[in-house]
Amino acid sequence: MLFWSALLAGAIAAGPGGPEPKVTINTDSARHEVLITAGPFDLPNMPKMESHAMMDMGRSHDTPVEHFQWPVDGWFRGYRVSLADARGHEVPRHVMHHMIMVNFGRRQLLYPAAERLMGSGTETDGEISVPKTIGVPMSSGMPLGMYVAWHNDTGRDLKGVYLKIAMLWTPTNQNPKPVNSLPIYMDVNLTVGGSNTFDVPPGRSEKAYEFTLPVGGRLLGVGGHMHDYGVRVQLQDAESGKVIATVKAKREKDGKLEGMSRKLYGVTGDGLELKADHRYRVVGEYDNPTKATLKKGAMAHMVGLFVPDDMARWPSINPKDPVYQRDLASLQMRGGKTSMKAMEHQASDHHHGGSSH
Ligand SMILES: [Cu+2]
Repeated sequence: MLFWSALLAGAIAAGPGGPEPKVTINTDSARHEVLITAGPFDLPNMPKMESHAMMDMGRSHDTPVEHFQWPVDGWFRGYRVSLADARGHEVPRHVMHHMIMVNFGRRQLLYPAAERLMGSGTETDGEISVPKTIGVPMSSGMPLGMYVAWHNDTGRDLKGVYLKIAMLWTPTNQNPKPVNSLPIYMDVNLTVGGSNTFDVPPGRSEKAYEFTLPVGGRLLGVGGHMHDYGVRVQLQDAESGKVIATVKAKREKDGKLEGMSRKLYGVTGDGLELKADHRYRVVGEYDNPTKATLKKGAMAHMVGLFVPDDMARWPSINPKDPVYQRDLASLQMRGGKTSMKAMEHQASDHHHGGSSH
């Protein structure tokens, strides 16, 4: 269900060479699917990682952002991903460690950064979709971009791999029209275009970020992301102190993270109401049983689907905003040599235990 899951983790570029991958877009108007084919990718075998998450910052290789245009008016409502090699044989899904779809045509609600339309990790399999009663509003020509982090640990080199994504959409003539539902990303420690990791001291600790929303609305559901020793991420009313939503970490005995809980407040119900110009707080709680501070070892964010009361009040992109420019610059750096140095530095102390990527 976490197709709206946003992710700001990085990975180093390995630059395997080979043919330049291309993206092609086809619209299947009968089945209401946009079919995206990207490739070919040559994926040399890499050593297995002890935890799937460590590779986020370490041994995967990133593709640069591939740009394309969304071709239809309607509502995006889900997707399927598959991988095939040059001979058309299926390739294990988990070699694609994660894939992120960026919508350069719309801003995020909290941050002056491009919308992260969807994210898919190794654990997302099969079709991920929401009911036709809701969807992310999309218009023809919207500039999208996608990037992938690969980690091939199959024991053999994979050549000419193609990634196929079928994006499900609802046409504008559906009656009644779907309710506009957009991704919302709330991080306890985000520097847009930079990092969102932070230090975790021994014992219990909290990190919080306060914000207001320019438009009110309802939260339809939430998920989250943390690393090892995470306890929970909460959304609180910063004015009354009331807890609005909680996403809990599933921990092993030693505090290592197994996963995060998810909540759906109902598509037909009212969902959780959030007010415009009211102070909210997203809080990440950690409990570190070791005696050492984990340097830059933690992340905490909540993601969800948000139904704005008035789509006209959704903040628009200001291309001159330096923060927005930093977000674009960081996306442009992906998969290049520039990102490699910065990420190698980060990789040395980033131990990843999340699963909701
Ligand atoms: Cu992370």
